[in-house]
Amino acid sequence: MSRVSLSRYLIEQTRSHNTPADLRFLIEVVARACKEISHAVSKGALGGVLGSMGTENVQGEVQKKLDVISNEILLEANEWGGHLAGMASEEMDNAYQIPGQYPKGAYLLVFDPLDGSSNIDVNVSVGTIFSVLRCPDKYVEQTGSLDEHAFLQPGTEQVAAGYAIYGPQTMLVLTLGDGVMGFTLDREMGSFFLTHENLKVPTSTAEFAINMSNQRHWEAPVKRYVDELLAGVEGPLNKNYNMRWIASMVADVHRILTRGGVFMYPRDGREPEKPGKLRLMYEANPMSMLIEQAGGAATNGTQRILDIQPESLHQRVAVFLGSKEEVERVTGYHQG
Ligand code: AHM
Ligand code: MG
Repeated sequence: MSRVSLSRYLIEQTRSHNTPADLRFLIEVVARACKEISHAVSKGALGGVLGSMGTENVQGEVQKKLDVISNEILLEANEWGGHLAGMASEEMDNAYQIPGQYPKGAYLLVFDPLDGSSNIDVNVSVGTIFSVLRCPDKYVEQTGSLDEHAFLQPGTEQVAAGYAIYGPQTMLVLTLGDGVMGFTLDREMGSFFLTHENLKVPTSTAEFAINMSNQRHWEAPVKRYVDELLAGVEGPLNKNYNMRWIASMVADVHRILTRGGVFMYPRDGREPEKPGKLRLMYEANPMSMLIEQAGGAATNGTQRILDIQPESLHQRVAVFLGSKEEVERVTGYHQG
């Protein structure tokens, strides 16, 4: 049987679901950039790409060389094609303007170029997360600089979302709003092929993911929920749970899309003024769209993540996502 390449999948989507040609092109360009990032990541010390830049991003985090390289790869791949009105990234303070010599398009691309970068130097899976929004008409018409407000749309407005994971295999996991598809990179061919059709998150699970070292800083509903998970068959949930924490959201979410589970990064008492660690627009929103498209759920403890109206590009949010039963339980503890 012939294999379905990413290009063929996208062309067939264009025919069956009227996916616009420029959105198809956008996804192909992002996929190409992810191949390039995958190549850079895989070189490791041989490519001189490990270690830090000695600079900080807007969130005050030390930038790794590969954070900066990946950001550059995504910008360069996407700026000239005429499919974008602008870009925004974890690694840039402000929205990126498409240079004046290139045509502007209808979409906005938001990304975390290299998620889980604390794992790069220890050879553990990392990834790229991306979200695609339509640029509201009033901003498309503008010839001048793109206003950051164009990006501040709730996650329900995403037209596509996905991630690339750079692990034992490089995979691209994608939703165009009609299920979640997983493509594996065939390194010899240099192309992604459909290997995981219609990924589904099982409704119930016996596996959870949270950074337990923050336990003493959690709020009461999270403490209660995790205590119950840890109590196993002797507790109210009457089930033994296993725990995994990779500290790369991409890798933790990929495991959940593959075999279920619940992922949590709650707000905590270390920085009480912040609503969480993870970023809404380029981490929580795309991952929540993927998880919901796969039959799971995603909340910030009190509200569906995709319904949150963003107020700034780098806004943070608490995240509970994965198997529906567990997300509903921990959300219920916050609400009740
Ligand atoms: P990054 O985008 O700077 O890599 O940070 C996000 C990462 C997530 O991938 C992961 O879930 C989390 O930070 C891990 O945080 P911690 O080190 O506190 O466990
Ligand atoms: Mg990240």
